[in-house]
Amino acid sequence: MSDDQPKTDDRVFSYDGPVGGWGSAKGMAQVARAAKPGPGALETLRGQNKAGGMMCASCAWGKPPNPHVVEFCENGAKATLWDLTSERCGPDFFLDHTVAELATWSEYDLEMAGRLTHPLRYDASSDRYLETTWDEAFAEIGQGLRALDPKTVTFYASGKAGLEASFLYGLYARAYGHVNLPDSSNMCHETTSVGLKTVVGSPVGTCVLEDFDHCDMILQIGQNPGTNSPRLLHPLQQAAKRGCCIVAINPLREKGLLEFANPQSPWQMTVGAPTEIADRYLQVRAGGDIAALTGIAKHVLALERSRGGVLDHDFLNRHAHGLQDWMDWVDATDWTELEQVSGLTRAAMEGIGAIYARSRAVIGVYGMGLTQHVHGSDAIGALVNLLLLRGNIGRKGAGCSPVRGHSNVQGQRTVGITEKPDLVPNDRLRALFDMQPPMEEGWNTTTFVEALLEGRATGFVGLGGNLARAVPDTDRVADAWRSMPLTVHVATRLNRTHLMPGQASWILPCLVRAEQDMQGGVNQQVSVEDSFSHIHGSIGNRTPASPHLLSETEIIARMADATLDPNPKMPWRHWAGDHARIRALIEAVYPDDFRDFETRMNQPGGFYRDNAARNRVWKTESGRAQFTRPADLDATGLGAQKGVYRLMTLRSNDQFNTTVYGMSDRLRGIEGDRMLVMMSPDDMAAAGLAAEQRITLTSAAEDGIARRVQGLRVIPYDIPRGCLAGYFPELNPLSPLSRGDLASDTPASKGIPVRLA
Ligand SMILES: Nc1nc2c(c(=O)[nH]1)N[C@H]1C(S)=C(S)[C@@H](COP(=O)(O)OP(=O)(O)OC[C@H]3O[C@@H](n4cnc5c(=O)[nH]c(N)nc54)[C@H](O)[C@@H]3O)O[C@H]1N2
Ligand SMILES: Nc1nc2c(c(=O)[nH]1)N[C@H]1C(S)=C(S)[C@@H](COP(=O)(O)OP(=O)(O)OC[C@H]3O[C@@H](n4cnc5c(=O)[nH]c(N)nc54)[C@H](O)[C@@H]3O)O[C@H]1N2
Ligand SMILES: [Mo]
Repeated sequence: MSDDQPKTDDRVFSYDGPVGGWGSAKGMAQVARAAKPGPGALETLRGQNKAGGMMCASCAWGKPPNPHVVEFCENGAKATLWDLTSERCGPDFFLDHTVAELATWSEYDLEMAGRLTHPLRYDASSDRYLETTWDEAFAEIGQGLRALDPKTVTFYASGKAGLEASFLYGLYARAYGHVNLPDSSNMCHETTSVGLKTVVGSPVGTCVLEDFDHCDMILQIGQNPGTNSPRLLHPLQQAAKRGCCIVAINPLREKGLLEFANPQSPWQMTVGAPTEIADRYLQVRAGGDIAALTGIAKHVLALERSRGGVLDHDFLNRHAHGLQDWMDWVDATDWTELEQVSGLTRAAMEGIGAIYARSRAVIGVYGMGLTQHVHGSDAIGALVNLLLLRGNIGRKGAGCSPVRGHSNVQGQRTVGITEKPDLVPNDRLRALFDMQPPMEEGWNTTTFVEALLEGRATGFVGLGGNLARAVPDTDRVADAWRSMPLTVHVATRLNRTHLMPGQASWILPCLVRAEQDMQGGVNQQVSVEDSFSHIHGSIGNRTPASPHLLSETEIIARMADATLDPNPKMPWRHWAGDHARIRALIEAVYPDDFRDFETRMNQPGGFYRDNAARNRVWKTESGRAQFTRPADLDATGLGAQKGVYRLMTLRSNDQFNTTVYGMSDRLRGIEGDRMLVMMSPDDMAAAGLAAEQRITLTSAAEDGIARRVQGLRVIPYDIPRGCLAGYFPELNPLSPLSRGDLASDTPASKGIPVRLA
């Protein structure tokens, strides 16, 4: 890592260079020091996201058929280096520390203990995790699960595991007798799975990577590429160079959107002139997007009326439904209200409307800023309303592009990780596997947590994730978690959820994607689906962190084998012995999506599983693309309440979800600690607060539950008045489980009502 990079300085307090450039090399080098990667990690990075290499285990951004020499970003490199650490967290570590003691450690310190090496069983008498054998673990877990009512057991998946493991996991749940299959997607893009599907009939984005070469306008809404999907900065930069207009809609002026120096370009690295990216930046209020997008659309309608030739009438006549009803509503919505709710001026919205009206091909890119609201589905609807006006869905260079979080989160849904029984081909499952899949709806993340809090959840199996920390209301959840009779975690590193053992509890350590998985003398590939519905094979070449690790696939197969009655149609161990066998099953269950799976997955750029909406086939209720009236203009549903702030909980540049790599949020110029709130200087003055003062936030939710987080440092920040921002997961105790997107239950992590105590 270190040879070809500049010397680093530990004391980087404020970062004011562009995103990328040496700053990111520095960020990587800092993580490389902390992660202590083993030898060969660099070699893995070189093949990252290229055909025949390892697909990044960080985000789900597309992998181009003609990759750059370096097709990984700062944060993808961090994720890989972190996985390939030379630190080990073995049985001795657990003999030295009780669970009660470890529970007081920070997230960061737990992670720093390194990779888990042995299967562990919780021993209540000594309050320690003790080494066990795989045979013992599987036998006891199987027995434990057989003693429980399957309908009260949850199998959670965090979007990282490949298609092979995910498919087996969903099948295992159904064969066992439940579809309580929450996925990290339930806290993330479930709003897309439900909201986008309602309006265009597709639960996933309609763009492919090439579309970014052909658009002349990009609306970049509530998504922070500099930190969360840095490889998206390449197409943004290329687009900007072509003269494409990039409009950012975000309460924070995120560095990655303002400018970007491409680390691939030596000229920019040395001369340091970043390409200007967002030539329009709408600093919307949290939850102001429905109003902002409606304001932009209102101006487009006005231009059509005044000069004509703006709307795509042919498209609207043939493909859209509900236009008139929606226009009536837009006409009845006045500018004052749109300005108030969005926090933008009419002129700003009209300016973007005018650009939109003359743009040939427009892409709407969005992330958690749009999805994590009470009316998140309506916000997606508002974006689609705007796109439909000029036929910007289903043609080259145009469409709707949700940026998915985990590297295979979209793929997990594709192969059956879903609590909704009708999203899988049950007939085929019955015929192929001689089974009866449950037909009643299972638990998603929110309904699982509700069940947990009400004492109805008895067993939890987690395929990755740190769920007890990632959900809302974490303080309430922590108490309930330990009351479950059985908890099992398939994991790579220790995290806080593991330190809330159920009455019987196991940690099962698994391989990471960068590691070899030898079965029958063959290194097994896995596969993943990216944000553009392209499927890629991925292979790991590193020596496993410990000889005791098993692949996720094998762990699931052996648990299933130990839990279920024998069924000749379900030879779990045989399947796990060769991933090609599992891919053949996936192809048999989903023949349209996975035709020639085995041969096509290694082609450069992956293979495309197609998208009906992209072909202008609308699988909606009306059979057409749907205009929608939102239930509320304010996506938070909070309205104006005296003393109530809307809190956005975000990721720093130095974390992957609850995995905290360090204390630096370099791109925002914030260093040193994570217990903070960003606040507008005007709001600080009005509340009589000084910079750096420590404050307490309390809940202003109307469910009557007291919530508080203390010791938060106030940082004066360029953020709209009435809005606050801080970090996930530290602020999750303030997030009420009762507030989620009305259509999909996705927790409203960007519109948490709080007061200053
Ligand atoms: N390095 C790294 N990469 C990651 C992750 C990580 O933690 N670290 N996590 C992965 C996962 S699982 C996910 S889901 C993605 C998440 O990636 P993002 O979707 O980028 O998620 P966030 O960082 O939560 O915040 C998104 C942005 O929304 C803005 N925002 C907040 N509220 C609003 C609002 O009301 N309106 C608008 N317009 N904007 C708003 C915030 O200012 C922020 O810039 O990243 C993935 N990639
Ligand atoms: N307030 C607030 N809350 C949020 C969000 C927010 O923006 N604000 N975002 C939400 C979103 S979008 C998401 S996706 C969730 C994510 O929340 P998390 O549950 O934190 O997601 P992960 O990154 O999957 O979990 C990390 C853990 O997974 C395990 N792990 C890592 N790699 C592997 C692997 O290869 N295999 C296995 N089996 N385990 C592995 C490690 O033990 C690690 O500790 O949080 C949600 N919660
Ligand atoms: Mo996510």
